[in-house]
Amino acid sequence: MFVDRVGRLPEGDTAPLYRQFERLLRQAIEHQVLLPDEALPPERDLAAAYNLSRVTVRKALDGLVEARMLTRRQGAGTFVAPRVEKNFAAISSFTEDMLSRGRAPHSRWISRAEAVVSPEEAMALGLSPGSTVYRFTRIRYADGVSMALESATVPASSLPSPDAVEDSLYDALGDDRPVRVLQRFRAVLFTDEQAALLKIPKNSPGLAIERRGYNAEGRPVELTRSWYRGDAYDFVAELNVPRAG
Ligand code: 16G
Repeated sequence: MFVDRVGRLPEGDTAPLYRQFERLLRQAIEHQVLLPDEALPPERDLAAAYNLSRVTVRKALDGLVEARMLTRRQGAGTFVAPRVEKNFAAISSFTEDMLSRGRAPHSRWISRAEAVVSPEEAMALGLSPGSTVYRFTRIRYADGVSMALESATVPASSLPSPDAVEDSLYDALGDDRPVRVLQRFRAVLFTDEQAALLKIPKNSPGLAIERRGYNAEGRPVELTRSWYRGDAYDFVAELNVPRAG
């Protein structure tokens, strides 16, 4: 039963009923009680189950459709927003991926700082020990829903200062953005700390991706670790048979 899974409206809450219902559904989506592409019961059934008017139900759903957490399909009903398909055959930024799907990207900074290169970063970025790098750690959102955690390191020579990165690292890199990347993928379970930052259940599955990006001159400009939510993404790539010779 829907109510058993999603829960009831809190007692004694003085917020308008549509807001309470909207919040309840939002939490159920964020905590994966309701899954991507899942159909919601018809409005009249929701109204009956929660003892709300249909106007109230509709208003709550409207808010979540506006926030792109739900989508309405003509004649079929209301669905939890589908997973994002990320094309792995092209180099794109998180911001570009989201904008191209009509979703609003947004990030929360965890840190943005100048640092001395670590031995591992020095190897990956081809820098001498003691060089300065900029490190960026962000939680990345689409339409207010957490999608990924990302930690990037770039050589200090690629940017005027760490503050040059506002919404998009690749925008800030400009002509220095990667045109060739090497990537490594690994299936992971999010740690408790990561799950708390993304506000998802502990031990949720994810995909850890390490990207090493090279600019047009072949110079390394990015070492980034991304942890994408496994329930939010499908990774797609077109592969071809290598041409002989
Ligand atoms: C993507 C890249 C990441 C890059 C970021 C830049 C993958 C697996 N990772 O998340 O390496 O740093 O985009 O995004 O695609 P931004 O320009 O929106 O900051």
